[in-house]
Amino acid sequence: MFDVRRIREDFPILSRKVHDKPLVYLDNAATTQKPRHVLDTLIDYYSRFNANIHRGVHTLSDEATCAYEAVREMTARFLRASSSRTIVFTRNATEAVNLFAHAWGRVHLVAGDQILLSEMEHHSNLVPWQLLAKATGARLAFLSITDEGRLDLSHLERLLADGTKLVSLTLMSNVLGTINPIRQIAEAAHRHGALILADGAQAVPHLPVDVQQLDCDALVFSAHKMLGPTGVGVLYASEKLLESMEPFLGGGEMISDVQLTSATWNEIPWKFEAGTPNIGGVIGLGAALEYLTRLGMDQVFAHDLELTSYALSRLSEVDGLTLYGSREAGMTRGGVIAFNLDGLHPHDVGTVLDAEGIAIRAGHHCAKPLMRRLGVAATGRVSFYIYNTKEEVDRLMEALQTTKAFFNRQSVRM
Ligand code: 7TS
Repeated sequence: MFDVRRIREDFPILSRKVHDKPLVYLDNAATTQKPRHVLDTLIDYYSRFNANIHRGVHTLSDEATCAYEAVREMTARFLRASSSRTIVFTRNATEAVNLFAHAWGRVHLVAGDQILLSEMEHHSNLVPWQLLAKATGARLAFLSITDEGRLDLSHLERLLADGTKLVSLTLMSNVLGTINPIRQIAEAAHRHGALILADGAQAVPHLPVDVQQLDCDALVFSAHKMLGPTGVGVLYASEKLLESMEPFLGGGEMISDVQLTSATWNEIPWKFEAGTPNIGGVIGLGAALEYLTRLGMDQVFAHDLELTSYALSRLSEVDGLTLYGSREAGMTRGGVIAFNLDGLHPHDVGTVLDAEGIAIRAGHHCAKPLMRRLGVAATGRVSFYIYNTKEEVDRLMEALQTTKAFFNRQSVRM
């Protein structure tokens, strides 16, 4: 049973106050809070078996290595990947995209090849490709979006036929909440001989993701957006693909042998994990995966959708409030809602909400091309997770009315 009251008790931070008001945390697309199980796991690791991995002959190193590698297995199971050899640990989703762009792109792309992206991408799924295009002479092309905030697929076939070697798209937008039809696009991409990378930074924490069912060649996400610690990300890529890629970073761990002027590489996935990784963080991700698996990702998604439906219907009652993206939560729209209040800067809205104890995001959300497409410089954004409640949405609604009243008073005075 999905019992939000019980879930909330697992999150110590949720009992704190902000400006003397109970915290309402609605900035989960930026990062999520951590349950006691994750916090305890980190303390347990550092107090009982902290050691460097893969290299020690001593007990602590052996225990740390086992715990770290067990999380690779768990991550593979969580994504329904065929093998743990497909899982590379990175610092975050951003580093995972950069790793792929560098390690795959510099080997497989030549001048004139095309990389297909979209207008709704986070900068993390834009700038690495811009850098790669500059280095290789590859071209970038973009799927545009409809006024409803969905990918416009009417030119997909033409764009794929125009020399596209890689498609890299977000599975769920961090601004519009749109869940993109990656499986359908993967099928078309593969027909044209192109690969597809899915940016799962927003999707993996919120819905069941099965990389084999999606048929994506690569996928990235960050632990911190799904109850885990900061400083850990994941690149999933098929074994064949990883085998065909050059290393990203050089150093310890990623080698098989080193001469003074040359080196050979370790097996995948270790070939891509140079230097001491975030061992504690990866073990913390394991605890987060355990916690989410116990809840069930179907239930996590269902809870998101229930709150999003409720919030969308309540927000659409507010005079002068513009909502971006689809108005209907469902399989194609998850728990992220961007909005603007007429005439008010989102930062001002965010500041007044903060005074009410409510944490939202305001800004361009690292999606400046999307902001331009929407015709705005910035938006407010609320995003939900497992511990949020309808009562919190009600608190948000009251606070938005307070915000409007506050600024109306200000403008009467001026
Ligand atoms: N891709 C998407 C779709 C994201 O939403 C984010 C982070 C990233 C990639 C990068 O993740 P990172 O962990 O490497 O930083 N999105 C946000 C956000 O919307 N607000 O803060 C971070």
